[in-house]
Amino acid sequence: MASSKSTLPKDFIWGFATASFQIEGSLSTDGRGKSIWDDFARTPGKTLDGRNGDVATDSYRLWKDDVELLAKFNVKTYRFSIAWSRIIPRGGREDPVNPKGIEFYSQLIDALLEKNIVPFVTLYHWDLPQSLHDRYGGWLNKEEIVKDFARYAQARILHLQLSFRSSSVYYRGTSHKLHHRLTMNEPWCISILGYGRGVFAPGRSSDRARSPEGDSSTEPWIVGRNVILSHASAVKVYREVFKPVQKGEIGITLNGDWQTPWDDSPENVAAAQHALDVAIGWFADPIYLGQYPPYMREMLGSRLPEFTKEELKLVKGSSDFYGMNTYTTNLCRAGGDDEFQGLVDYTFTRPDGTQLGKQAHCAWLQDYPEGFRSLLNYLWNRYHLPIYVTENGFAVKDEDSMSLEQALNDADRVHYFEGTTRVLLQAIHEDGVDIRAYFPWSLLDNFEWADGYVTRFGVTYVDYETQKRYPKQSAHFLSKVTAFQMSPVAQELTVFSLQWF
Ligand code: PNW
Repeated sequence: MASSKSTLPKDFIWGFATASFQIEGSLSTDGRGKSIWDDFARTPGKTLDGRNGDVATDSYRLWKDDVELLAKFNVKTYRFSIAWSRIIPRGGREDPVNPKGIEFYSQLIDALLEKNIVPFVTLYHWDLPQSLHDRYGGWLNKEEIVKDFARYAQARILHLQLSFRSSSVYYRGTSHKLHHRLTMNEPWCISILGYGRGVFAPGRSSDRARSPEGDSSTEPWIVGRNVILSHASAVKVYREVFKPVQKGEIGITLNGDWQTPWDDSPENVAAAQHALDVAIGWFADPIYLGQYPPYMREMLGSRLPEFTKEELKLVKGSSDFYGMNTYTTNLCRAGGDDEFQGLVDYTFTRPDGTQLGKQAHCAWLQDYPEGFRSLLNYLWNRYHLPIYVTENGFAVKDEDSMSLEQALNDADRVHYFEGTTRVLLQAIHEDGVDIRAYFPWSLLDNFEWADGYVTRFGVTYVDYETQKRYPKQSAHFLSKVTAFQMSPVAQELTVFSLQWF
């Protein structure tokens, strides 16, 4: 007889994650305005093989297929993002709201609720309205962007509230407790990849071969501060206007991998903490603790944009939970000049020459579940808030020579999820970490940003010729494991006895 250690907590929710620009396509349909990713992806040299998001997985048209898949996989929740420029095509607080955009997400939400799948919505997953970038510099302009984001949040939150109200299914089948929203996805990526390295839209960087303008020594840090403030302003609106009625939760999701010393030398032990401070603490410390990590100040001096006293009051405590996107672990060595990693060198090669884990088709990702467990413990001990794992996944390469059958037999990804679901349970039961949700990335293969379509993260294979969806072994694995974990009739089965292969 299995112990309770093998089961997930009663209110635990799980489901898959996606993002608007990576799946929707139909970029000029029904009044959608341009986003910074539209033309960036169409610019030669910015994405692998020059691929773009014009069609992606065609989910703006095929969203019903996606909902069917989710139902088939037995999920409790679905994390998707709303395209700002579908709701307010020009983005700004004086600009009109687009009823067709509202309608699109409204019907998606209603269809999810009909199937008892709770929407877990992200407001911003990198598709800034182009018009805001052109008019005033987008994320670089604190005075404008903070107000515009709060207005967008208000339009969107209001719409969701109406939609929930119209759905009796929602009141019958689910509770307000399961009602969550995220403001931003991964501020580190927005700031560093968009304004530092210049590899994501809007592609600004000091590297003149890459970008005609930009300053990688100042802009990422300014953008980071403005993203934090925009998040906090949206949360204020939600808490003041909507929370009293909806009783829902709101928070932010940060990316961050586990950082561990390459060896036990004091400088490498310090390096791992520096890497955590810049990858995670830069955002999490102001939001949860009310101040930047001291190392950020030490590294950047006056280039670190300060918050005013009033701003800090708005920021501290502005997330109801810890939203965590995590994929891998880095071995850290002191040295190097990469401020975006805290002046730390990352490697996957241990001192004895072995690799940390299986390499994904993504330079930055190896399979190492123990790091996931360490990170869960670190975040719980440092911030003391319930953790929602909002992304976690593994990429494989799409080989031309592969048959469909081979592509569906994604053993490496299954191995990855066996590891992460195992340590997730250990963190809950053995370490006492309060973890409330788990969202594997991603429901579908999709537009993997600068890596185009060759890098596949989906648990569902997408044939881009036909747009047909085919569940992979990993989808079966995850829906079986999590369904059994949560079903009262199957409480006696352990995750380990559910090995599928
Ligand atoms: C996340 N890195 O992005 C995003 O939230 C998703 O949209 C994306 O598809 C997924 O992870 C897989 O890449 C990241 O360079 C992009 O460390 C890059 C990094 C981390 C996360």
